[in-house]
Amino acid sequence: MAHATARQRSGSGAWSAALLAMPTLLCYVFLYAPILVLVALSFNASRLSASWEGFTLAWYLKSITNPAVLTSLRNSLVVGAAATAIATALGTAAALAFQRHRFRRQGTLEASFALPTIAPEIILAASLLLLFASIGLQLGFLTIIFAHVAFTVSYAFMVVRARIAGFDRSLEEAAADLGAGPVRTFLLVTLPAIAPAVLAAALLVFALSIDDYVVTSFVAGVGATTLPLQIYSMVKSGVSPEINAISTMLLAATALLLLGAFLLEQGRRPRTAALPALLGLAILGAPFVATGAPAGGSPDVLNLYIWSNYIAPETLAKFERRYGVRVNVDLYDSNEALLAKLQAGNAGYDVICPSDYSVQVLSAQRLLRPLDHALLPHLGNTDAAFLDRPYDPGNRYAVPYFWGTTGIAYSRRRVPEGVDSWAFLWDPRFRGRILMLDDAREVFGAALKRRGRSLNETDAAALEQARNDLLAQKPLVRAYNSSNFEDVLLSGDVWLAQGWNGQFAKAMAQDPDIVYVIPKEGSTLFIDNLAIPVDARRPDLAHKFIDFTLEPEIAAEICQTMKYSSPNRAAWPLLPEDIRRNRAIFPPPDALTRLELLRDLGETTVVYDRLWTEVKSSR
Ligand code: N2P
Repeated sequence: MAHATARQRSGSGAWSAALLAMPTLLCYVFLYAPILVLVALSFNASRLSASWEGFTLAWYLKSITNPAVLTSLRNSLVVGAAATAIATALGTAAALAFQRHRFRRQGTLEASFALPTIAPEIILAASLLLLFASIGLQLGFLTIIFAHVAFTVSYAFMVVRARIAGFDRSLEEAAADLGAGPVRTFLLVTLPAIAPAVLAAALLVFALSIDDYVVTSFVAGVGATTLPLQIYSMVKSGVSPEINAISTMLLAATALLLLGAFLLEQGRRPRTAALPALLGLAILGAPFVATGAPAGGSPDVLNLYIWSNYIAPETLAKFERRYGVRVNVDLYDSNEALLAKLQAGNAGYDVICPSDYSVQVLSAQRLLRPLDHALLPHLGNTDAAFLDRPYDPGNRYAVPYFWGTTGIAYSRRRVPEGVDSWAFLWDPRFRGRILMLDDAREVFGAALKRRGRSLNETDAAALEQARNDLLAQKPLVRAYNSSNFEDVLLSGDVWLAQGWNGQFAKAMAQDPDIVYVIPKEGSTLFIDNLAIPVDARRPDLAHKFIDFTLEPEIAAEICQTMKYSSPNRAAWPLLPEDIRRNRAIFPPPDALTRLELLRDLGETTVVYDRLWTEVKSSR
């Protein structure tokens, strides 16, 4: 009779475990469905996803020999292992405590343990960042591990709790009766009995940690790039089949680990679950066996935080070779992302690339370090037109790196009559074929200019009008994108795109059908600068790097590879004819008179934020 009850109890334990596991599994299927498309493409010999040119494993070989990928994978494994050990131990201890003791308000207490699994990840991420900043913790490995423990411990608790619901305590009592102390009883009786549950929890925690992006992106400091962060930053500088290959490996490894966890949760024997789990771990470890471990980090590292598509790897390699250092690069696509990262504190960057108005914001908040001009002997190469601007008198904090314009690029074939006005981006004929930047100031800038207003409008009624215009435009917009907008235009998905000149100049070099214009109503002129954050760890290297970019040959190379406009007068004669004459890169003087710099709008910034959120969140 007692036997039957125990069976029933463990049966219901298995059921509730299955019930808990199923939604998790379904969520994963849903999350990974888009990547499944990539799986097929990872074997495609063609660089373009559009056409199939035969089967290849070349992208896999390329990705597992890429040092940046290897380093980030190693970081992910270190974080995953630490988070798994800590979260599983904590989760198991909590599950046992709840199983053995009746607490007051047990239900509420248990529910509060489950809460982090349903709380929005972004909120968890932001609050962890705030917590770390307020206790002055430098962002890095430690903060990622803490954060991963914080969001996985509930999963570990829930898995163990569900599995041991029917745990028969009579064995423990028997051991105690025979004279075993609590530690011995735990190690020799309890632990073996609940081992499958603990292992299932560990595998789940590891899988969650290995593939987390959102939380990690908030709390990661420089030099602690995990694999998902690496993949994202590679996507931002252009999607390549290499990314498909890495994603496929990550997907396979996570799926196998989850399968192992699932089998254990189902009550299968550990040996059955070992096969998929070990296979998953083997996939993650294989690159190291194939290529040897990556070289350990050198102590001389320059941490650079810069716009995507703003510096070529070969230029960085030149700096690394010359000074025997390593450059660590993180990318962003909006001034607001840069400001948020710096304002949170402890980001650990040595060089950043703020636009004009952001230099003003950052210097006012004392987040920039005054430059030592004696360490910048090549500063004199900069054309006087870009020096001593009101956002940074005397170039106390920043030196110009690139300048450029915001405009519209379009397909001549699709819009044969030509584009000359922002009004084209509101033309219903192009429904679903328009792309806008994912940038509040730029998108409002376009709407304001269309109505003959300034980019720096602060009048409430004019801003509400712009918001209404943007809401009316939204059904025509295919995407808001500030990273690879030129690729979307090249692929033919959109016919007209708002964007920045350099990337469009690149697209025009690939496809003569593409044209770039600065609308007649006027647009943004930007001057993007290099600057040093106040808490930079290597201001010496930072000055070396900034001065390096000011050398004529280097400045010319940067301009030629990225196709944004160079403020470096000494570099101009070194540029090939086709770059110097390219009107997308160096616009004619009459177009320049129609441009305006964005300014820091102080209090009105929050109005832009609010109105932009209204536009982005409307259906
Ligand atoms: C580079 C974007 C240009 C910066 N991806 C615009 N300020």
